[in-house]
Amino acid sequence: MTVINPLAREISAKVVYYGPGLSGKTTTLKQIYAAVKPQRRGEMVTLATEGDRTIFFDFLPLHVKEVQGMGVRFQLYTVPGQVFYEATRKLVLQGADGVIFVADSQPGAAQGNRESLADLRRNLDEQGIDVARFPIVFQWNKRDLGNVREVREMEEDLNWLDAPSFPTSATRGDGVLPALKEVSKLVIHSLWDRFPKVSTRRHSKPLSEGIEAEVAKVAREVTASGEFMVTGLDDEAEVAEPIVVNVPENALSFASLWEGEDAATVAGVEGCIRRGDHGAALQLAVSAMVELLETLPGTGNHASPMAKAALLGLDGREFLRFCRLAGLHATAATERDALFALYLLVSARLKASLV
Ligand SMILES: Nc1nc2c(ncn2[C@@H]2O[C@H](COP(=O)(O)OP(=O)(O)O)[C@@H](O)[C@H]2O)c(=O)[nH]1
Ligand SMILES: [Mg+2]
Repeated sequence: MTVINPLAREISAKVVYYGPGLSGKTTTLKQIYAAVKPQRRGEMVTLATEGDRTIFFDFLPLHVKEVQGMGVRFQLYTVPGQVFYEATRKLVLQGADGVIFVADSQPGAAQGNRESLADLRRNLDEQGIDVARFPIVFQWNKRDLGNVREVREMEEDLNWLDAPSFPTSATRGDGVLPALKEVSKLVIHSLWDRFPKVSTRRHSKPLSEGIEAEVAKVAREVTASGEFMVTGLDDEAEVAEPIVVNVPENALSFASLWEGEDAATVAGVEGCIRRGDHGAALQLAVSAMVELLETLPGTGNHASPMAKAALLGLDGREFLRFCRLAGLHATAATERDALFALYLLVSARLKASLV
């Protein structure tokens, strides 16, 4: 659902890596981070405890392609797999355009895979998503280990849809890019399905449809060309360590305005600012704002983000500034830009909670 991001004139799709704890989701994202050219990716942000486990999510923005002057961007997220982070998983899954389910191939993990998949199906169902038509891809991970289950057995066990699947080793990086390519393709296809008609209509159309027609054109072109992620990949990438944002327990934080895990994004933006990663803070804030406007109740699907921002009561000039910042390259963002984005995000969330 997070398809068009007119704040930055781009198509923005959200892909979520789902699966049980320790199946290899964070490792997968780190490999993708390492394999993509720096100019094609934003900062990878991990919201973790001191102990290194993901407590909220990992976030990696990728700039995939530019078609007809319109950017195509993917926001990759992981969820925390541990059973008790149910609320965070729901939150991260909200607005997802596609899912990669990372299953652990070890025999002892069979039950954990099943439970996590059931949890995914339940959460998608709750969001009113028809799983049978939803872009989903499986990674059979940890294939490098000696004692693993047969792929065929895992297919029978988990892949009830006969969805595309890939044997992977996240630690070695094997198979993770093909899996991402496949889900990108499915996401773009589903995008095209959603805007099939606007592109062929020639008559003058309401302003809000202009951008949808463009999206349809882009989707058609990307789909036709088949190759998708290829432009962003780097064969000789240096392995850079992602940013780990630790969430201090007693620090002053706007995140405290919300209940526990609902505060994740705001805590993430603050954490990036605290570390001096202003570009990452800005990207996270923009992605959270887009999602907030997309999911604003009572406005229907066709109100533009601008209209929604106005309805919400955001100041017009401030929102325009936010939109301008959304188009900034990550390295150009200053601390003031990041703080301003945080301010407007907090303000928007407070206003949205009144709706
Ligand atoms: N041998 C092997 N170990 C892996 C693989 N993927 C992840 N791991 C290890 O499994 C543990 C959990 O991985 P992590 O990515 O943090 O799992 P997450 O909880 O799903 O994010 C780490 O020790 C990883 O090094 C893999 O493909 N092969
Ligand atoms: Mg993790």
